[in-house]
Amino acid sequence: MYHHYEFDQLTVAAYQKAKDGNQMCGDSYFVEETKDHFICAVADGLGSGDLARDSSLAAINAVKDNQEEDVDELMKLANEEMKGKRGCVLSIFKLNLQTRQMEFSGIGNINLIVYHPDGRIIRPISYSGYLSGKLQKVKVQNIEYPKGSSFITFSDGVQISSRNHAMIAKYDTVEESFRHLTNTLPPTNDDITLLVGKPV
Ligand SMILES: [Mn+2]
Repeated sequence: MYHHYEFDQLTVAAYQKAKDGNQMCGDSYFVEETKDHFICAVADGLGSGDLARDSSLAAINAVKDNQEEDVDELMKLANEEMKGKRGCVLSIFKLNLQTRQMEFSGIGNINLIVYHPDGRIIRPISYSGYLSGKLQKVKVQNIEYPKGSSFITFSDGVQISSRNHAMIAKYDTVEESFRHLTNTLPPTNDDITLLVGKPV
């Protein structure tokens, strides 16, 4: 499943695929731009199929419904949704479109890579573990995201070499980057979520 989002400041291409043999992808994501911010969240539910999706979707809906909150608060709200569910890993990043500062928080294996226009590459660290509904320490990192920056974010079903994801910065459009990245994906036995964001 492929989606293209054309916002005022960012363009995003998103690709999702369920693990072979499953109808439902256990990963969920959310992406949105408002007047003030750009926000993106990716969750990978524990296990696969319906139960995995149930967890990842609950976390993502908590982010979606409360996107005006800080990233720290969004992680806590998503964690609370995991009570009685399997749990999920989650990363959230929110860019203030005025200050160009991005807040990032991640628990578990969702990758974010930010490419600055000057060639700098930033890979914020996700903390190990997963959201289970139990009290969870949340850390938020602040990342500069100057105009002209790009990003990719992906769940652990996506295996891309650093040489390949570095190509993202070289392509002008999200379509070209995306075509390159999806063509290089090796076969995997996991759900796949991959998002590429570029300036408009
Ligand atoms: Mn996975």
